[in-house]
Amino acid sequence: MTHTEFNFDGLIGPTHNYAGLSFGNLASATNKGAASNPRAAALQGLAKMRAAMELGLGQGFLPPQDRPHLKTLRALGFSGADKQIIEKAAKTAPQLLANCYAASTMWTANAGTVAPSPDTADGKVHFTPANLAANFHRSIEADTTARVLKHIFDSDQHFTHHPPLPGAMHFGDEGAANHGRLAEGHGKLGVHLFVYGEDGDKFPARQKKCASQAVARNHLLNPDKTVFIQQSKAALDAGAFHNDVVGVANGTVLFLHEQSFADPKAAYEAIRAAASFVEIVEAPTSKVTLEDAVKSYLFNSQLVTLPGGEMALILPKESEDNPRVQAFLEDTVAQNNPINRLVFKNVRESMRNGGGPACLRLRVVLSNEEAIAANQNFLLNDEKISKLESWVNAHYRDRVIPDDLRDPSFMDESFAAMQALTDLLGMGAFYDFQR
Ligand code: SUG
Repeated sequence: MTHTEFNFDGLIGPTHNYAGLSFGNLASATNKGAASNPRAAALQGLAKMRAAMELGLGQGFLPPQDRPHLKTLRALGFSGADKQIIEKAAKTAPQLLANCYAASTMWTANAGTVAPSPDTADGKVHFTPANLAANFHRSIEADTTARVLKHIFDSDQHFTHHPPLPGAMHFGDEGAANHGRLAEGHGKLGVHLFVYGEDGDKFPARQKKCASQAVARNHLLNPDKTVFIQQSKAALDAGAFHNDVVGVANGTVLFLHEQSFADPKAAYEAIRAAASFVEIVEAPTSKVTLEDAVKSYLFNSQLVTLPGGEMALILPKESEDNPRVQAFLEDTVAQNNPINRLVFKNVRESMRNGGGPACLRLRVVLSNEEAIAANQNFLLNDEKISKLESWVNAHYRDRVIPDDLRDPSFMDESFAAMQALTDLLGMGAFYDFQR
């Protein structure tokens, strides 16, 4: 059976802004209050999707969610007509309003964790939406994310959907951003790496070990093919709020920073025991510091297997601009390992909130039959990308500052865009504001 890896990128929503909401995410904190450009953000994201398709990769997307999320504001005691809700929240709880306006569903590496069918005991693809309990603006994504995943992967025969984990922070789960899969081919039995954290001296860990274990159980993974690894506190405190800021796995390769794990020696042993075929490509601190890694996001690249079998890294432009990182990357490509191509993409609007190319995508490995069973409106080709670009150009602003969130007409614009999108994609009355 042939299996293909699809990257489901988050289509960046019309309210993308810089509100500094994520403690421990240095880019988010640094750019708090800056002007954002939602139109450029969404077009940069679509250009990255187009580039992946041009490399011959399977590409899909997850739609943005409805923001401002009035349902949350209502649940928190703001009442009246939609416009009044915005006005009252802007006056008495502007920070809460900003949380309900975040376009953070763009980072679909945090949408959930996925186990492809070759790895699960029942031979189905399993999905668990992330509860994202660590940050309020992200925790409100989970319900709609569950709805989105069910809408796109809507076949009991092929797909199993689990609810987000209960228990909030006790089972804090940030999805695929702390998960990687190693396999000798997309359709071969894979080994699942789950990376969890313990609070650092500066920043809290978002992913709990018990959460990763629960996801592995729900997904019916073979315990011999799962490895649970603790992230290093040094990485967390340097700004690696998700493990995908310091490492990425694909196929036979684990590409990471030497300070990623709390106990690298034990971690590599455990990984080799489960995946004897693994090739570990490590960046030493002497060549790339954690600070370089966090600033340039070189490990937040998409490590992908091209149709010919070679591997490429789809990297953020920022890693081309740092000479030490650039030198290490050139070295990596020159060495004897499967990585032999570098593709740099500009996703600066997302980067400024701490989201690189890998944050913007959720990997879903599907057999041919499973790909046919998925909702085709969310699998991209050239024509569909062009339609989404036209939709962005018709509905998005090119400048948003924090004060804009106070203006109810910004809400109207955002909902008009979302209405047009649901019409375009045949989704019906899908979002809370339409129900
Ligand atoms: O959860 N930023 C996101 C970035 C997520 C990146 N994803 C991965 N590493 N996979 C976060 O911290 C910032 C929003 C703001 O400040 O306006 C934000 O949510």
